[in-house]
Parts: sequence; C-alpha cells; structure tokens
Amino acid sequence: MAGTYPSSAEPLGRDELLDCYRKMRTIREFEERLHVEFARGDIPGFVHLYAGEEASAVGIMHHLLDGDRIASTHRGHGHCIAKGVDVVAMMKEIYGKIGGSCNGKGGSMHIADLSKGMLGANGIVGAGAPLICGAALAAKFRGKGEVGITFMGDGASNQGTVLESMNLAAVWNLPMIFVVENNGYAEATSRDYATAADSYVDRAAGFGIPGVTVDGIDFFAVHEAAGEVIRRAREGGGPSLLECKLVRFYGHFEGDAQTYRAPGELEDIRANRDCLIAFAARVTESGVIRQAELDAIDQEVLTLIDRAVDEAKAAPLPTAADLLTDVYVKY
Ligand SMILES: Cc1ncc(C[n+]2csc(CCOP(=O)(O)OP(=O)(O)O)c2C)c(N)n1
Ligand SMILES: [Mg+2]
Repeated sequence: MAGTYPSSAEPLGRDELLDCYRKMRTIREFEERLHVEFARGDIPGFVHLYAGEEASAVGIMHHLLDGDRIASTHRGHGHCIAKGVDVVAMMKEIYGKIGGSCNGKGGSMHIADLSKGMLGANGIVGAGAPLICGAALAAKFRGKGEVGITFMGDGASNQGTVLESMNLAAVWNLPMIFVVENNGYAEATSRDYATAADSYVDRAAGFGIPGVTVDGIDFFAVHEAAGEVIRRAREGGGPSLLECKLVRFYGHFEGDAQTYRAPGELEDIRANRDCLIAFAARVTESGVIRQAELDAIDQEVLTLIDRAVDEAKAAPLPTAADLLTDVYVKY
C-alpha cells in the first residue's frame, strides 16, 4: 500500500477489509491455478505453493509501504502478491517469459521487485535474515521510519544465518522483524523432530529480542501482532520475532507425494484451518461485509488469474541475445 503508515491500534475499515480479502483470495487462486498448470508440464523449475498461509503474508504486509523491505523464501508467491508485485508479471516470471518480474531469468524462486521493496524470493534457506540486517541497517541510517522483514520457515529458523542475524539485529538495534512461518514441516521433516525448543519466543529472548506467537490462520491476530512489532521497529524500539503457526495445503513442492502426512491430515486442515473461510465468517457474521461482496471479489480474482495465465503462455521466451541482460548489475 502507499501513503502514511496505518496505526496498529486503528480498527480496519470496510475498504481495508475488502482489500485484505482480495489479496488473500488472489494468493489462493494464484496458487490453486499454478497447482493445475504445473501438472501440465509447461512451467520450468520447482514450484512451492503458499496456499493456506495467506493470513500471514497479508496480515503483516498490510502495515507496510513500498519503502519497507522484505526478504522472502522459496515459498514466496504469497509474500510477493501481498507486497504489491504485479500478478501478471509474476505469472510470466514463473513461466520464464519476457515481461516477467525478472524478464524470465529468475522463475518462481527468484521473483523480485525492488520498486515494491520485495528484495526477492530465495532458494537458499535462511538467506533472507542477513539480507534484511543490511536493509534494516540502511533504513536506520536513512531515519525515515522504514522497517525490514525477513520471512522464514520453521526449518530455516534453525540455520546459523538466522541465529547470527538475530544477534546482529539486537546488537545494532535494527528496525527489523523475524517472521517464522511455522507450518510444522521442513520438506518431509516434522518440526518437532528437528527443532529442540518449543518456543521461538524463548529463543528470541536468548538474544534479547521480544517475540510473540500467534495463530497464523487468524488474519486478525496476525494483523494486530504485526502492527505492534512493526510500530516498535519504526519508533526505534529494535527487532522483534513474530511466529505464525499455520498450515500449508499442498506438499513441500509440486509433485511431493506427502507420504509423511498423517491419514486425513490434509482433509482436516482444508476443512478446519482455512484462513479465508475464517476471515469470511468473521466479517460477514459481524455484518461489516456481505457475502455477495466477497463473491464478487472472488469472480474478479478468477478473471485476473485467467488473464495472467493466458498472457504468460502467450509471452515470448528470452532468446540467446537476452542471455546476459538482467543478470549482472550495470555500474
Ligand atoms: C541452505 C539450504 N539448505 C537446504 C536447502 C533445501 N531445502 C529447501 S526448502 C527446505 C525446507 C525448508 O523448510 P521451512 O524453512 O520450514 O520452510 P517451508 O518449506 O515449510 O515453507 C530445505 C531443507 C536449501 N534450499 N538451502
Ligand atoms: Mg516449514
């Protein structure tokens, strides 16, 4: 979003609620469609879907402006959409086409848009944290109240890069947030099998960083907690950690047989842990939004995703002459 920083204490107005729903629905449809299109075999490389985790990306990013920088993960489409990256350009990028966010050179795992403060998805697990230390240090020197956010999974949270970055962020009192999107798995390894401590908040405390855990299915819980830690960072209060407990609706990557899931697990999370269903129930039951308004957004989003896929398929592939463009920095 653009404009002045929204206050975390302010309740969300109707337009903001509709905007957040649209972003969450856009992420969901983008991912559901990619699931289908990837199976057709036209999309090069690996694809990791974010479906199920939408409340985290949108609940956090609603507080950010373009000047706030984020570093994403291998599961980055939702972060990009929530940060305002153009959906058609993203789809072209995933198809490896000219006109994609990186002109087809990056693909799903390297979508970036510096104009939106989206420093990039990243195939290196845990690599975003040190990048955001740099971005947050620059923001601190600029003194305009900008923040940096690094997203990571529960698996990435165990990387040395993340722990070193927590130390640096605390020592330098950086305006940055460590967001742990805890979906319970790192590839096929369950979180509890691979991670010693139960609490990420306790871990952050070991570095002198305050933290909070929220139900990442609950958009409103994420939004409120994110507002608080982002406000603290903007006001010079330093880094925080935010753990969002959530679920992923698909496998680790497209093609994952998910034999490590418990019987009925996927059906259960689809039925009982869907952040979009929870959001819709909350805003319609309170009477703020009518179901028909949400249905209309659903239709508009479907049309957008259809157009994105059509344009991506029709766009040209880079040629041999494009080999060295958009790859190296020009000084
Ligand atoms: C440094 C590094 N180690 C290992 C891998 C292989 N790898 C890719 S994704 C992944 C699991 C990440 O799990 P998590 O951080 O929980 O994120 P999620 O996939 O659950 O969103 C691993 C081990 C990698 N890409 N980079
Ligand atoms: Mg995980």
